[in-house]
Amino acid sequence: MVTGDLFADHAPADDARIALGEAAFVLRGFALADAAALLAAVDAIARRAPFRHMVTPGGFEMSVALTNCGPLGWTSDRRGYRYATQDPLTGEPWPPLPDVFLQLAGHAAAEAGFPGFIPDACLVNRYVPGARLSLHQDKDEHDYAAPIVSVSLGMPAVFLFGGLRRADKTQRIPLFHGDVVVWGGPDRLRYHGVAPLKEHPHAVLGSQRINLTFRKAG
Ligand code: MD3
Ligand code: FE
Repeated sequence: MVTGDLFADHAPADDARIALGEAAFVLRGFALADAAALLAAVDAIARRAPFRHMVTPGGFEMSVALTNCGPLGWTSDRRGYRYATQDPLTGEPWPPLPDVFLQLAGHAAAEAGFPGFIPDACLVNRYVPGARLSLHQDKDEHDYAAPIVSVSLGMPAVFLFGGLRRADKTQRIPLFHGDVVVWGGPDRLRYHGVAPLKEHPHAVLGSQRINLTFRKAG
């Protein structure tokens, strides 16, 4: 990276593929060219499956708002976490995965060494200033051999990347509008989270961050 300006609207376009682990890579700016199409698709998804604050099994309301698209969607309530074919809010199937989502996820995964990635779930997370995601593992998916691909849009965030145990020390990685991260193999079950979002309004999205996470859940 040439500069480290957290206040920039996106990372410097230096084509970098930064290794975070053995099989975890940040692809700086990989989604920049598709950002407008991705955001238009998010708007269309949210009209059918609105963003909502889910409740954890422990009874806490998540500060991040979320929705889903694809055959499976991640949900949480007092009974637990699970993937479901229908949106519990509307009783309807989740909106389909837009083509631009599938293409981008497949290309990014291939770039990081995971060819042939076809996700069946996309979580769409929306952060406003103060929203955070505490350290967790993603283990509600059946197939840990498939990678996870994440796309960051809007305000920058500090991604926390830990180890296989909750107490392991965490790296702090700033993620900007247009960045894509791919996690697989031995890094797939590492603890991770997002630090409380700071207010640095983005030119396109204002005071929000949208994160898309593509998974093979079923
Ligand atoms: C690292 N989302 O939705 S990127 C999540 O920015 C989630 O909204 C964050 O963690 C966000 O579960 C972080 C996605 C991510 C997803 C799975 C991972 C990072 C991961 C699995 C292993 C290591
Ligand atoms: Fe996660």
